[in-house]
Amino acid sequence: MTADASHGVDTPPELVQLLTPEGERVEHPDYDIELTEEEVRSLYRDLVLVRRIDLEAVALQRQGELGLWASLLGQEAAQIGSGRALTDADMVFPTYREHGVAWCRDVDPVKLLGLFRGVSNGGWDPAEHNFHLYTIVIGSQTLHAVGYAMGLQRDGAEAATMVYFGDGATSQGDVNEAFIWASVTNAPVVFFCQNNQWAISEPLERQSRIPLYKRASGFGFPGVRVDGNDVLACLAVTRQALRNAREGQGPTLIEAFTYRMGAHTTSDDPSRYRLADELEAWKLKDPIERVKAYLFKNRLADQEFFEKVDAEADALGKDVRGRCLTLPDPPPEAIFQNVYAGPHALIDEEREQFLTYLAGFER
Ligand SMILES: Cc1ncc(C[n+]2csc(CCOP(=O)(O)OP(=O)(O)O)c2C)c(N)n1
Ligand SMILES: [Mg+2]
Repeated sequence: MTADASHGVDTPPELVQLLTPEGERVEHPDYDIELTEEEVRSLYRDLVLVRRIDLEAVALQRQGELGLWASLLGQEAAQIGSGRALTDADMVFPTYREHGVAWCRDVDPVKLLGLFRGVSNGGWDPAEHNFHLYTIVIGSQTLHAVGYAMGLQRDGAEAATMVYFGDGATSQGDVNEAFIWASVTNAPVVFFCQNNQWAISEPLERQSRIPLYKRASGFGFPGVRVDGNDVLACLAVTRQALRNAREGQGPTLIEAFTYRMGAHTTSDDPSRYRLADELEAWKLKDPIERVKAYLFKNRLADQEFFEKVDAEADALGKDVRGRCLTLPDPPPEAIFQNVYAGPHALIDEEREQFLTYLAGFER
């Protein structure tokens, strides 16, 4: 099979789906999920709130308040579905776009913004949230994740590691090396690939001639393709893969088939390399609209509920914006903090030199 050049506009047949774009609940022979009405409403709320955080961040960048932002628009279901499948003990290694997963790990959104505002050298304490720092070096975090998973395995921990990366990252050597290590050590790791059809301006067909999930079989572990715009399917498939990993059944590659509805980052202009009708076709598969349609049609939520969530999103947007604008600049010497876990003579010396240098200026 060759990759199609329509960038996923036509739904591929092998996709695990539990909720159609029209909001119809469908069955799948291998995956199902029992959720209470309250749980589905809660997933909807997550989706709306993270989209709102993202929207606010894009606006803040446009107003010169952030240096850059990588939008998750369109990928909310992939991130919330997989993120809500995690337990507290699981460890996550994100890229730079996982704002929805950060939300599920209770990372304050303002900490994400601080990173892109250039006022923090990392953002949050990975150990506090079991959520590693954002990684910009494409694919490198897959190796960190497999190493961490091998550690969990040796500790006999009842936990797994999940690592996020993009379709473009699958072409990196690091990712392929991580697949090999995970496979031969049977490491408890879930590889969560958000195939958003684009790696900046490079389309999927320039990365692979076969569907990405099929690559896993060549490395010796299962691969599954899930509708990345279906929060229920993402939750079901990821839960299963994490459970398998924790129970000693080794790694899984999940390809969440989705679409980057915005630009690669705020520095990018996608109208230079892709057609608007592609985006229009994907808008019909919006991850939030289908949950809304499902809740509404099945009378699991009323107008009042949707209005309440919208009001909550407005308040959150306002709060995030306000706190972002008042983030303090770090002292210049902060760059020397956290280089090593403990004190280090050379770092101390460099800090002293730097402070002496700064003292030579009038402040
Ligand atoms: C090792 C490395 N090579 C190149 C880059 C530049 N770069 C930044 S993002 C990106 C594309 C990544 O695409 P994908 O993996 O599909 O993730 P997406 O941005 O679509 O989420 C590239 C090539 C980088 N950051 N690191
Ligand atoms: Mg991509």
